[in-house]
Amino acid sequence: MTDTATVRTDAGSAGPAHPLDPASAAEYLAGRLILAAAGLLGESVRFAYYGLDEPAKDEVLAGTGWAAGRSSPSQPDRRLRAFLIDVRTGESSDVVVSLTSGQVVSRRVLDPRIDGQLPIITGDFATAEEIVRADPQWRAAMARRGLTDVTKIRTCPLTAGSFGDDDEAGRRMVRVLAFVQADPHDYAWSHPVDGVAAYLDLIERRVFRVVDEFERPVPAESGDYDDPAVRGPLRNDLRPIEITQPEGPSFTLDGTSLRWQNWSMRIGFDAREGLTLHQISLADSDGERPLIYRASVPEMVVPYGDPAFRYWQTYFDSGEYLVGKWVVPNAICIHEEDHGILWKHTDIFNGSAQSRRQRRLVVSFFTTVGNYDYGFYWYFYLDGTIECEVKMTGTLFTAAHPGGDYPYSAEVAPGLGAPVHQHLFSARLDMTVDGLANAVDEIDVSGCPVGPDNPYGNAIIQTITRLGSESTAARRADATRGRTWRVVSTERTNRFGRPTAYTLYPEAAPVLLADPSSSISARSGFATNHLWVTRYDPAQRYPAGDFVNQHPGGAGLPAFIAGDQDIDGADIVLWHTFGPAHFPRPEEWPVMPVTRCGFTLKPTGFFDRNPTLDVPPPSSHC
Ligand SMILES: [Cu+2]
Repeated sequence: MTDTATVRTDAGSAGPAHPLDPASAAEYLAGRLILAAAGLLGESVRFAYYGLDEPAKDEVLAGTGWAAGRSSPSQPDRRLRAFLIDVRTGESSDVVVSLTSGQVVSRRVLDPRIDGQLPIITGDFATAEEIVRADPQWRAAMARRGLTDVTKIRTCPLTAGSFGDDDEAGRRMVRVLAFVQADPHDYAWSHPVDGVAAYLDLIERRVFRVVDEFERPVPAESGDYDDPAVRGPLRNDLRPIEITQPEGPSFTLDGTSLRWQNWSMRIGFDAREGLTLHQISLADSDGERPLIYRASVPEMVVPYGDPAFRYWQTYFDSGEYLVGKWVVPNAICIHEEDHGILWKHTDIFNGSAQSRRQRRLVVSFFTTVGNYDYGFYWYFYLDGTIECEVKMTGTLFTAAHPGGDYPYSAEVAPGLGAPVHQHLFSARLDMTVDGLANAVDEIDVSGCPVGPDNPYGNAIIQTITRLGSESTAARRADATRGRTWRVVSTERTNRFGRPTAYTLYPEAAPVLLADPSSSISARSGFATNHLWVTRYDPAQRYPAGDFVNQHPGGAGLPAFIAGDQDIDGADIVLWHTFGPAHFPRPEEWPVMPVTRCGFTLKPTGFFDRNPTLDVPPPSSHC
């Protein structure tokens, strides 16, 4: 590379409307020119990730403040970050370019034994199928099972994890499982070929090991839910429901600036994280009140719980596969929904009978990562409530079921098993409740023993504990105590003289169930607690670390809190782990009805009273 290369581009000189706007196509091309001029884009180099390298918070706020849309002449340096992989040599690098200066700002070459590997690239899927189908040992393993036509075997390249095996050290690799697809419309997930895995070196482009542990019959029953022979005739008694907005929606979208009712925010999108929300504010009579500087779900891990042959099955859908990469154009959906009753009361004394309808703004996207489909939904309500909901659907990952009561897998069709697993999402919530100076209180609810102050034993109290430092703020939920975490302003109070606040209500599903000594526990340390609170650091973006694929572990949140910084009255980031332990049900085959998980944020003394008294009563057309 030539460190001094400078490329002048239109994209660099024009600049974005706002420093948090996603990079434009012109900007990506401009960044590509800079990389090429620096000699970093040889013929065999591929982009494993390419996105906006967001400027640090202080730079953004110095230039724009909180008011959405206000532009400033002092724009921060506009940068893009690229993960580059040379698919011929395996050399992997993390490069930042400045569109403002037209130069490469930084470049780090990864050490695969320390950093692991860059994410899976799209081409790896075709590469894997081509190479595995041609491998003699794998073909022999298939032939022993009576599968001689390899064109009818589909292969699924899966991230490999990191288990310290000598013949895997430093390799960019995937483990490849096989499924029979007898004809183009056949539903391959119905027909797993269990007991065989090809371990494939993506750089050497060869299978370096075939694991062939056991033989089980390939399940035969079709799961093609689009086939009338499988689903039966369609029901014909569902009458139409029509939802219309005759005067149009109540929100406005100006560039990336979204406004609805008292809410304002900026919308972003990233190949790795998917939807990102920025500078979420609520306006009241005091003006625009900052709430969350940045909200996203930057990581998720799906560890499988079958200890046999497929012990290595664990997918980080964000860090390894980049959830945002697998979506269609116009992927972000913004709409309003009626949400039933907001409040109602018929008063026995004054005879007043009033009701109001709740409504929410929905900002969402859906992505398909392999067998699963995930919808990420953010809901903003009239009363200041925010919800994050992940909708999980798609198809179960399947294996052959050994019969009997096999504890690690559910039989969902004859001979077809769906191994138990967890979905553990990590939401990153860069909180700014009424400003940067925030703190977090843990709040437990309990009863009190009978005593002089509680002679009848009916007392109920909250126990409020300030989480003072990063190490004390690594916490687990406790449903038996109704545990919540309250983010309070340490500078602003409400009319009662108490801090304005927002409270996080967790669902309190189990955290990571893998043994603490396991590889997956080291690699997904973030998933071992429901809550982490860190002091804001612009370099801390990903809860399992920057590089996740084949990473040996220890990166991300456990490393972020090693300095144990003070978080009381500081600029803080909340990281919340949520998601279910999933023992599949027969009703989830061959395609799963949506299952939901998520969390809720509610204003707690942020307002001085119910902020929705001014919502008009329902009229004839709503
Ligand atoms: Cu699941």
